[in-house]
Amino acid sequence: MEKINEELNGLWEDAIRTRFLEHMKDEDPEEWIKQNALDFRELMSYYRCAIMEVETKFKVLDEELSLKYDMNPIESIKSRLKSPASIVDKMLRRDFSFSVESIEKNLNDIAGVRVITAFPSDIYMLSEAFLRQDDIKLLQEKDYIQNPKPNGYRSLHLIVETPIFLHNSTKLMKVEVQFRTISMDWWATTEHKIRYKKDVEFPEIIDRELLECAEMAAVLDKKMEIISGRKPLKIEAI
Ligand code: 0O2
Repeated sequence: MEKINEELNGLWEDAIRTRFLEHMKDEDPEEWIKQNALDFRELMSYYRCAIMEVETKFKVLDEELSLKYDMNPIESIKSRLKSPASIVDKMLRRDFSFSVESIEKNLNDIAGVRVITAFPSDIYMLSEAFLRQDDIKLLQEKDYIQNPKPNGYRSLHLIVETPIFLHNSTKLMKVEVQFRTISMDWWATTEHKIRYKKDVEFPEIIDRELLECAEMAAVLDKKMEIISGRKPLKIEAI
């Protein structure tokens, strides 16, 4: 664990050094690191705790639904802490002042939890059950399933606030929760890989083909749900 932390600390210090040099020539990155190192590490640690809290909530829901209704709506959970380089880039891209307080105030997606389901209806059932929990506060919802992005991207995104319970205090932390079916996740992961290939020939043809794949995946999702014959669980029944 110590080694991982050391590597992570090295990574963000590198990110700050290189990004500052690229974007903020007037400031001294070494001075910033000296003054903010501890606060930045502490903030990242709180986000890691928030990820654990939210992951546990979904594991508990899956366990309970498995016991009571013989269903395991969650196929997998993938969590990630936004990388130091992405944090620095996003702050600079959006022109936010660069301080630890500003990172916490302005970025909603440092802690990310992705919940993958087999069927689309499970997404809404799980998000409803999650949002009914007393200590979860919904800050923002973007439903890219009802309203897919023009490129075909589908997912339900929630920004929530969750408490983390420290030894002598409680802190509220923001977490981005993305819900996707297996096929939405497969499409998004593959699209991300293709989009970040710099040498793609005929990008507009690729965009059209990717949109077509997203629409095919959505049809398959619906068809698989019908074939399964399962009735979506109404939240009142829980
Ligand atoms: P990563 O690697 O996941 O960190 P906001 O955060 O609300 O200020 P933003 O970032 O536009 O504004 O939010 P939005 O639209 O909710 O999307 C954020 C995340 O959704 C992205 O995070 C991706 O994970 C995913 N996403 C959104 N659109 C697409 C898309 O077209 N294709 C794919 N593959 N993923 C998408 P990051 O920060 O880009 O990346």
